Amino acid sequence: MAPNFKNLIGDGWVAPATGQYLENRNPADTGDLIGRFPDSGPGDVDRAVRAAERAFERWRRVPAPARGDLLRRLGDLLQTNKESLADGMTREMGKVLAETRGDVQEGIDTAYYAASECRRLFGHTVPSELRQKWAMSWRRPIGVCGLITPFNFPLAIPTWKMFPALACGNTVVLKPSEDVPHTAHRLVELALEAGFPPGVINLVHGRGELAGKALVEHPEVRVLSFTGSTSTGALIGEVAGRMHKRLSLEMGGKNALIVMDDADLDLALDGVVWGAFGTTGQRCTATSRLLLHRKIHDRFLSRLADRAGRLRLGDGRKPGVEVGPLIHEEAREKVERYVEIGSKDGAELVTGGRRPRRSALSHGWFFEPTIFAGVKPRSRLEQEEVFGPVLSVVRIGSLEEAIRVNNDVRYGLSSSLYSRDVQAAFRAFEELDTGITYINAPTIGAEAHLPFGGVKQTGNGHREGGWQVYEFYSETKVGYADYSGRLQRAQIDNYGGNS
Ligand code: UN1
Repeated sequence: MAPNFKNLIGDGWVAPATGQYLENRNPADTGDLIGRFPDSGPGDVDRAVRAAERAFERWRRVPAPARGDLLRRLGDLLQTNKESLADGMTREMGKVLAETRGDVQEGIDTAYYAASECRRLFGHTVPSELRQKWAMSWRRPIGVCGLITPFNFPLAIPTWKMFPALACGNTVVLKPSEDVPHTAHRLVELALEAGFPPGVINLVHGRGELAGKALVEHPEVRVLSFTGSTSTGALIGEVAGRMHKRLSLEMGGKNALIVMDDADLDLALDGVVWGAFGTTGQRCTATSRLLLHRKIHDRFLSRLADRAGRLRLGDGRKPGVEVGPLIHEEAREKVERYVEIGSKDGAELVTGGRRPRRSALSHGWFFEPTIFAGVKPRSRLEQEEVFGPVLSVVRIGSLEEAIRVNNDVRYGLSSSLYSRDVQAAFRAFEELDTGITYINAPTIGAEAHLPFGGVKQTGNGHREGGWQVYEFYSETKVGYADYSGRLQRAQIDNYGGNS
């Protein structure tokens, strides 16, 4: 029988006060029940936040390099358990094993980066304008961080938020997506094994509208980090604004990949297939628009349709499978709605567009890799995030036009240009209005040690990953020490009062 899982609050595993649970099922085989996870309410969230608040008083005083030692140990444990974590992740989320291994690897990379950052966490020492006076700045922890994470990177995204928050001396309450609670459970189990003190990491399962909302609205949660839809991000932003909370949002994308007529077409083909249909299109970085130069348009499209039509769908834990299922039935219905919208808007369905017919796939939320050609700029299919295996092809006549089409959406996460022209490449870096631009590589595949995030309605100005996120999770404090033994007035007694 599938077990009932618990929340991690303070020093122990606790059943939800609501007494309610949510089922977690394998999206490739819905008869496979992984477990029941708490459908927590505000009372559960409050307990977790209180535990995190108490733990903060001790944790913030632990020297950062010692905090780093625990993060390194957790990185080692993720490494040791990589295969079983990946296997469990594919079972609960559906993407193929090669991808879930990559997801775990991103968590390992983030752990080691955070561990080493604990020996930097630089402040500044700068010359004072006055004699015999020091001026410097350093980082201080902020408090309890509420972290709300999506289903598509069940391990990597929680680690992107949790590890820098912990490195900076904060404590955390994680509310993972109710679609992937088991990976989060395993992550915090390993954190306990690594030796994190009780209350430093708390885990509360449940739905966004109940547990997530309670976390966002809790007055003692000082910092919020959310990855998910732009509409939910707007709701969280309103609360954070009203309550003066620090907030990082990482939201939607409508990423375009441009193929110019001078591109290496074989390379571009591999890039599009991976960018559009990897993770079944369920990445905020997914390639969802393909801007094809008219000179290579027909040739490229027919080769692409052929490749997409031959992708092997199935259970991501089986060898040879290339594309897993969608996360649940609502996701599949959303994809179907966009197929209808595309057809109504006059786009041409080139391949896919329906549920697969094979009976072996009838127990999961599968959908065929889908390509629409002749998609009009500014049509709904071209503008809105689908979060599924649907690629919209737009014909373009020049780089200028491609840049214009790329930029004419409300999102700005990732973009890509395939070309052999170095001038075009640098113009793309400069002009494509996104947080990340790839040259001769698809729109997915950001690395953990560089800042990750987007412009416009993809984000709110913050970045995850790399060095930049450490600013987000810490408060800058400035100290002045005057050892002159006399009153020195800044701006007035400068240069010894001689000027
Ligand atoms: C996401 O889709 O939310 O760059 C994150 C990538 C991954 C992260 C994606 N490393 O595609």
